Amino acid sequence: MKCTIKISLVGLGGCGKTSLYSVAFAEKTPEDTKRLSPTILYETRRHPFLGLQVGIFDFGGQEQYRAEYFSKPEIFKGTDILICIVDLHDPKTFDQAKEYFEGLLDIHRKNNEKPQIFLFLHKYDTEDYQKELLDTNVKSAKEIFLDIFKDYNFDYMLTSIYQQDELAKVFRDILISSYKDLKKSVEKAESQLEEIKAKIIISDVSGNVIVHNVQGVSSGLTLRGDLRDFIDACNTVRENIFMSDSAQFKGMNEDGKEIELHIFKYIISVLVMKTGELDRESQDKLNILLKDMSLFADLIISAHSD
Ligand SMILES: Nc1nc2c(ncn2[C@@H]2O[C@H](COP(=O)(O)OP(=O)(O)OP(=O)(O)O)[C@@H](O)[C@H]2O)c(=O)[nH]1
Ligand SMILES: [Mg+2]
Repeated sequence: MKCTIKISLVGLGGCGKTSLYSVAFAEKTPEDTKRLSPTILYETRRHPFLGLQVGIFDFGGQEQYRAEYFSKPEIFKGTDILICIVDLHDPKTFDQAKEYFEGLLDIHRKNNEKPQIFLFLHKYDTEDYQKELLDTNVKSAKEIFLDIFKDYNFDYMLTSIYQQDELAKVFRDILISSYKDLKKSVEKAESQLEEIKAKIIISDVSGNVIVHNVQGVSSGLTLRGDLRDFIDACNTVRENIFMSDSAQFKGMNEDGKEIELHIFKYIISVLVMKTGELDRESQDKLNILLKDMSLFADLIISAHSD
């Protein structure tokens, strides 16, 4: 498989593209996005995720920029995932958005490319908006948009930057779908975590949270800074001092607080935080989880070498 992924975010001006990026990938709060200015032309950012180099292209949606894209269709070349964004708070723009998306599909057809497509019915929240109108708009958006992508590998979702954890999962699942079979492992880990009486965070070594059972440890996909620094430091020790693919680290204080870090195949990290010994059942389940994550890391590595 290829290890770089190009994600293009498209939609009319003000629909929320830069906000989506900022909240999901760049540790911004929903409030922060109220100060964003319109994007000039397009901006690209890199984000490593599970060993993939993800390039996120945020295509400013104001009219003059849209016109420019149609005169330079090659800027969309190489798009693996096209995310079309609709502003549910602005139903009068639906027709124009549809026209834009159809134009973009034309461009991709001419480029001989068939990206995977996700439609975000976005701003699915009642921040400065009435609930009744929102439901009406969802209904009419579905009628207008769902059939234009029928020739594509396509899915749609209701999204909002005010549901930051949900949004992080949406992007996580989109990125994980680049790997065959990984989704099942993630779902399994998710249910295992519920049954273990310890705080557990599974992330990649760059600090993208994949699954966790602790509130407030991430902002969008990104793990809290102090824990990220810890993983980073341990990862450096693994690489430079242990010189091995996998390693374990442990720390504790006199009150019985413990933190344990497992790094698997220089890619996955499992952080376990607990006070005192785990009960037997939890410990057994944790051991199974660790085995599974070791396999998970193997799957990723073998996908990369294909
Ligand atoms: N209620 C609500 N507002 C949002 C959401 N996402 C973005 N916004 C607001 O929408 C406004 C425009 O957001 P931007 O992210 O700048 O829009 P954009 O699509 O990047 O616009 P261009 O760069 O001009 O194409 C900001 O005031 C955001 O706070 C959302 O999920 N819900
Ligand atoms: Mg923008």
